[in-house]
Amino acid sequence: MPEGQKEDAAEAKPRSAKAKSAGGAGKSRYDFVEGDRYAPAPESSDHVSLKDSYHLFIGGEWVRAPRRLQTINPATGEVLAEVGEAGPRMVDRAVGAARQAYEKTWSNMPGRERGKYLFRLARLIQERAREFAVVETMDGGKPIRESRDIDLPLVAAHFFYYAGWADKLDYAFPGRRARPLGVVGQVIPWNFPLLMAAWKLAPALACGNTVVLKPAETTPLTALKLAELIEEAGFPPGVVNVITGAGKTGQNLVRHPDVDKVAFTGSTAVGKLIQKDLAGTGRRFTLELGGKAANIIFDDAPVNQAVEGIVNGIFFNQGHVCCAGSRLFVQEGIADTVVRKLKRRMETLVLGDPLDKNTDVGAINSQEQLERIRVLVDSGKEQGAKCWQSGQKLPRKGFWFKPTIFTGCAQSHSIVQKEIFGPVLAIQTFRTPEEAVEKANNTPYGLSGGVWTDKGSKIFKITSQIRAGVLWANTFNKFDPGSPFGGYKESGIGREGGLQGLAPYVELR
Ligand code: TAP
Repeated sequence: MPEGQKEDAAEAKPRSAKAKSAGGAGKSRYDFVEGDRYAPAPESSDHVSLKDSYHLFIGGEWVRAPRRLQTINPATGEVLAEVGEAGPRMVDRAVGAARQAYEKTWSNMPGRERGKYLFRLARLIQERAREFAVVETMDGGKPIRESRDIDLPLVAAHFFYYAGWADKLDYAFPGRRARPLGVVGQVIPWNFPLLMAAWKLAPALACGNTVVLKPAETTPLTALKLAELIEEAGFPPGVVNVITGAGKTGQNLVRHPDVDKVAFTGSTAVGKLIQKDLAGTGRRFTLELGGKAANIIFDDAPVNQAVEGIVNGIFFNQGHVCCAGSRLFVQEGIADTVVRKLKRRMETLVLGDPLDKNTDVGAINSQEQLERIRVLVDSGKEQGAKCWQSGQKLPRKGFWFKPTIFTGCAQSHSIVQKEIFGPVLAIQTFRTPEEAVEKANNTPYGLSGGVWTDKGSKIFKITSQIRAGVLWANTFNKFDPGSPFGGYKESGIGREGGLQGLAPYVELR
């Protein structure tokens, strides 16, 4: 009998029961509302060296921008540091430094030598991984468990992976000669700040390009600390330039006439603006944009595993994930069981201090993002879907949103069509595989998706029919530097990761 139809006597009890007997009271240093679950286990931030003020990293020097921005800890609201805001003059200076480095050193350097720098950087990242994970969590709000166990290992892995390609480009493109493109302008979002920097920098540098990188306004710190490591690794000045600022800085970088290629990760709305900016210029671009992934659970799926997959799919990084499994499709016969088990599992999630090693759900990245989530959740209620939220108490300070699910959703609802980018799941049911595929593909996006079933043949059939760049079977949100990532339709153009991730950074002759 399929697991979903059994009453699961072994179902995990909420952690609170166990934790109560462990006597987990006490106040954490940020005065978070204490759950009645585990004793606090905060990661120390004593070993983190953060300056009060950061400058722009241009041409191997730290250049002060006259205008300044503050970056805050979204879990507490406290200011972490000031950073520079690069205006058009600074953008121009950074592009100029990258051009000079491209012509004088980096593009002429043998791939073997470029690889050495990248290997050195990868090793330095590993050495400082703990510190970087803490800074990523403080600046972005994501649980330390994720930044420590997922983001940082993947960041190092990306640099190691592409370091290995630097002297093997002839094998990557047999019979062709791969030439770098020149100066690359890279603009990244706030949800995986360091990982997105690694996805962008590693292949570009391995192929012999130089870079100007613009991190997101709310999460600039790990990119700036990465610039410190780039300095420490002895990269020639100007090979990597990091300029901080808001959207206008990104726009100035993208529009700069001496940028040969633009690599952008962010929202579909901004991606469209960039495409318009670049239309007719002949300059190359790749766009990694939004998503609204379908996570499809068939009635022969291992239900307990699928529930874990649903939780990972939508509550990982508070749902601030482009490939989040934000639309759940459950086969009708097991829908009640899945929703019941999901609710019970959601009650056990630990929400609070992102630096606590027990935390599953951290802070929402910014006030602006919190407002966006609230507006879309309100629209779901107004349009007739049924909202359920788990019972965690929210901390008094900072930006927070409870894990939320909607049942009774229709394809036309905004919560089904729009990317919420928060811990909010829209659940629908289906009867036949054909209906599941039709509903899954009824979206402007095409970034990722998941299928849960006991049958291998069904996995092949369904995944081949879903129009998405990345598909997982009986798992979700798994990443590897050797595997390409990217979308169809409004989810973007081009691929990052793997051998395919080299192609956008070279001209083949
Ligand atoms: P955006 O608002 O689009 O911002 C992305 C980056 O672009 C930020 O650095 C932003 O600067 C900058 N920017 C804003 N306006 C610009 C303009 N006109 N020209 C050039 N740059 C501009 O996205 P976000 O809110 O940071 O990130 C969330 C989005 O990213 C979601 O839609 C998510 O799905 C997508 N995402 C996609 C992927 C992949 S791989 N497909 C991965 C992660 C995230 P400021 O931050 O200073 O405004």
